[in-house]
Amino acid sequence: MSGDPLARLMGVFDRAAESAARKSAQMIGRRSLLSSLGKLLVGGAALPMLPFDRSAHAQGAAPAVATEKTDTDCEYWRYCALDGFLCSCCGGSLTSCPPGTEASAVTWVGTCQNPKDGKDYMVSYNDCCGKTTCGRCLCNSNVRERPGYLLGVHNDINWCMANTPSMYHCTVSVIVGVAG
Ligand code: ABN
Repeated sequence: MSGDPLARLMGVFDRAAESAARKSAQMIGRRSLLSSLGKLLVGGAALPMLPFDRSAHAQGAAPAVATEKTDTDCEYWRYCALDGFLCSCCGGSLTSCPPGTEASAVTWVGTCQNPKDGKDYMVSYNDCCGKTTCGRCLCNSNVRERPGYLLGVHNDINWCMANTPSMYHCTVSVIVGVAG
């Protein structure tokens, strides 16, 4: 070792600076590693909690089913020329008047296609007559319906006018023929 006091002092400073630099490098390296690991852990745990748009999966899981029309739907095929209340919603059925009412003496007819067999059917629409009107399931379809001067194919008339009682209640749809 040199006997020069200045050189010895410089050596002390050198070693102190070197030791501080080593410690600092070790600390910074460890801290940044810990910090990265922490971020990974927290991020990994929180990821499944994020709100993802899963609507595509929902649609895939439950494909839209085309609902078949029934005798309480205005779109049911037999009602293609019916203007009035459905007896199926009024205590009657597709072909029978509700209790306490009676079928009109005169009717109008329509021709409706059954989607199941593709055939055209002649449908007789009979108004059911009673003391009150039903008020449920009002439908108004007019396939091949004609103005009032062609009475037999006109649906916008109270066909109970010839009955007693003459109050219109609802309408039934009876198949009377098939085309072809
Ligand atoms: N044919 C059904 C109806 C009854 C009363 C008024 C209009 C239509």
